[in-house]
Amino acid sequence: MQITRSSPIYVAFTVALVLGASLSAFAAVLNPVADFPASQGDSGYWAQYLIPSMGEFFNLPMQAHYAFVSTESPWGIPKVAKSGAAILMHPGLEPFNADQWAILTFKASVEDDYSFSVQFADADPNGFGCTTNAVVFKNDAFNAPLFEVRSVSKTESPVISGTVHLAPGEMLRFGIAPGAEGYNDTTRLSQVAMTPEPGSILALAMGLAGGGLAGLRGRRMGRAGDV
Ligand SMILES: [Ca+2]
Repeated sequence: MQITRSSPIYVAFTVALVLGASLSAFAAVLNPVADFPASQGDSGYWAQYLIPSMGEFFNLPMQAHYAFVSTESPWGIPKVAKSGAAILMHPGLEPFNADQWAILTFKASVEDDYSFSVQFADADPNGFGCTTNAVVFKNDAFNAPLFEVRSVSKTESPVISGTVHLAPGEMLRFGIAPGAEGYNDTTRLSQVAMTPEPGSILALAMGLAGGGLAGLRGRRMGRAGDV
């Protein structure tokens, strides 16, 4: 079968190309909750903690800190763990009796713009309410967060959204700092839905497909005139 510009296959192929191009124009969307690693490094995610006084990041050992019991609110040990449709994070003080931040790290393997939208909320099972700061930063720059430090508490559940360009090996990090003190600081990170607006994609696709059909009509009229 000869494939011409008027053939349904050609039109379908064009629409698919347009849809693909318009989708790829959007940034990659990070969903740390859905992609939470079953083991360190899965899907580019690591559960870590940071000792700010040392400026060093450490992987959480899964057997002790990375498995998180939803009914506990450990003040001494930083934790990062999946719990239902959210990630629970808790800053800590051990083992050096210094502030530690709970960190969820995404490490890019391909260069792209990465978008994210996450909400932080109190998840203290004891009911006192967390008092934490949520920070999103690139690589090791915890002192210069890309997104403002926000207080998380019983009454404040901030959403932090943004787009960050990452080269291969660069990291986007979600951190929970203890704030004034490190007790009852279990903090929930949940995904806020992020999808490209279907209306804009459809409009773009229909616009280009419409242009193709108009061109087709023009060619047909031209042929008719040749007779
Ligand atoms: Ca606190």
